[in-house]
Amino acid sequence: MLHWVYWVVVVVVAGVATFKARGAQVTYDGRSLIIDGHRKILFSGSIHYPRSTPQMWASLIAKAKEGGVDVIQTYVFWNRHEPQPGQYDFNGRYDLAKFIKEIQAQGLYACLRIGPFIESEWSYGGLPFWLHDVHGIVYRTDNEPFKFYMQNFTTKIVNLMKSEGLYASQGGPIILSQIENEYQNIEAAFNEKGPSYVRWAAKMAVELQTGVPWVMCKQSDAPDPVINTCNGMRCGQTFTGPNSPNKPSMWTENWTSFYEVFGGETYLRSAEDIAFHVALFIARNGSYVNYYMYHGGTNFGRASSAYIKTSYYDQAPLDEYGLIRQPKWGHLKELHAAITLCSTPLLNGVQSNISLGQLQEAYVFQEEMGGCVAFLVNNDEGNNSTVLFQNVSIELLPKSISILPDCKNVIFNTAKVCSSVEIKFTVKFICHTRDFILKIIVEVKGFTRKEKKKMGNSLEP
Ligand SMILES: *[C@@H]1O[C@H](CO)[C@@H](O)[C@H](O)[C@H]1NC(C)=O
Ligand SMILES: *[C@@H]1O[C@H](CO)[C@@H](O)[C@H](O)[C@H]1NC(C)=O
Ligand SMILES: *[C@@H]1O[C@H](CO)[C@@H](O)[C@H](O)[C@H]1NC(C)=O
Ligand SMILES: *[C@@H]1O[C@H](CO)[C@@H](O)[C@H](O)[C@H]1NC(C)=O
Ligand SMILES: *[C@@H]1O[C@H](CO)[C@@H](O)[C@H](O)[C@H]1NC(C)=O
Ligand SMILES: *[C@@H]1O[C@H](CO)[C@@H](O)[C@H](O)[C@H]1NC(C)=O
Ligand SMILES: CC(=O)N[C@H]1CO[C@H](CO)[C@@H](O)[C@@H]1O
Repeated sequence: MLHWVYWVVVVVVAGVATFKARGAQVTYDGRSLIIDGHRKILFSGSIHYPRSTPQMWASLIAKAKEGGVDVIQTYVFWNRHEPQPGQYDFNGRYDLAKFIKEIQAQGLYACLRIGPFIESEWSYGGLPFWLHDVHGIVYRTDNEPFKFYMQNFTTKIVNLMKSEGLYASQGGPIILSQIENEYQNIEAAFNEKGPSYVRWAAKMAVELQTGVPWVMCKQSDAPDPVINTCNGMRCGQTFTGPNSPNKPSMWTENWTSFYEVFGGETYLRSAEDIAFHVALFIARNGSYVNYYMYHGGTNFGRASSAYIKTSYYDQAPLDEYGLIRQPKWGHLKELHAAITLCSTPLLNGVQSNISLGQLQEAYVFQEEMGGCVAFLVNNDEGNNSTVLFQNVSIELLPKSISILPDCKNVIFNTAKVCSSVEIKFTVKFICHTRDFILKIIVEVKGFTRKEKKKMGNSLEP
């Protein structure tokens, strides 16, 4: 009984929660980021400010927020901001501070991936062309000229953000920053200078005193206190985890699709497949998932790297023009709502996994106070599977994860896209939650003290 009332309260609270970060302290533990003393499960979406126009920013961010996104993640584009050494450009599509302020105005958080090498299918990976004329420079290694310019630009950006009061520690929306980018892919090529560069980059970043944590993606040896995070399509299966029990499990790039090259096939990744892997990551202790991209946008002019199409990640939840792409946008919105509903037991419960069959398993988060959440996974790609979970028989669709916010009732299944393109989202959401909400009403009603007494009386001989 208490249990059901509790869920009703969670629904209401989740509905009115806002993401204001007034002078918030951002830390972390082995479970999640901690903002103002509260652990958080966060959904994040990548939107790159130079890949749309300032006129589009407000509406893109609003649609991301409506889709259940809590954080907007962006790279910083060095070669646009410093076209000549010491000459800076932060105007128009390059107005980073304005973009971050728009995120703040809509009550969302921001993750700033400074790099400053960013890859991002961007010309020269974001490095300015003039850099290669610097005498004795070797990129992205323990090389004094490179480190000088890297530190110079990183400091410029951090100081700019600080001067505008944009870090969460100052009351701004930025809760995370990234230094370098997928460096481990090339680290070995630099022999012993690779690891020493990683240590230098982490130390340099941390000494900038942003007041919020730093991450390094795909960098399993990220030095403390920098958090190593996962990039990929299936981080629930591939991520070996943070490199310290005191760091949370975070996914900085979950590819919603893939970039395309001229002459290449259009890459399609289904809403069901994305939802499956996000749910699995959360079930396996993940607490931060970023969609790369949530809105890809346009590679204007000669911004993109060789062969990359003008249209960037058009198959994302918001298409190139910022229009909602269904069923991806709606299906992920429902997934976010289902997981948000479970966030208290997820963040405070003890996780265990139980085998339910050869290809079926359950991940259960159990709170001392009775809260319980289950993720039932069917890894069988071809067949439905009927499993017995806590004495209840439940049918699982092929290659799917069912979410049970009370360990009894399924409110979401990753393979069940409960929508058609024409139906509006509100209707679709009801279609997933209808049974659950009805149950709440029935259960709460069935257990009121008066009725209980009545029931008790009628049962008496
Ligand atoms: C960055 O380098 C420029 C010269 O290119 C210099 O004027 C500026 O002071 C340097 N800034 C930092 C923070 O080192
Ligand atoms: C998740 O965290 C729990 C501790 O609450 C730990 O026992 C378990 O092994 C972790 N599971 C995975 C898949 O990392
Ligand atoms: C639980 O998860 C661990 C780690 O993935 C795995 O080694 C173990 O076999 C799982 N146990 C069951 C009962 O599925
Ligand atoms: C699963 O389905 C395949 C056909 O898709 C069938 O060949 C196989 O026998 C089924 N397996 C089980 C365990 O029912
Ligand atoms: C799985 O079950 C659903 C509904 O119960 C049904 O529509 C579907 O055809 C089944 N799929 C397979 C592969 O048996
Ligand atoms: C599960 O069902 C069995 C037999 O139907 C019963 O003996 C057992 O107590 C039940 N367990 C729970 C946890 O309800
Ligand atoms: C298209 C692509 O590069 N996919 C990669 C996504 O990430 C997984 C694991 O990190 C790789 O195995 C895939 O090749």
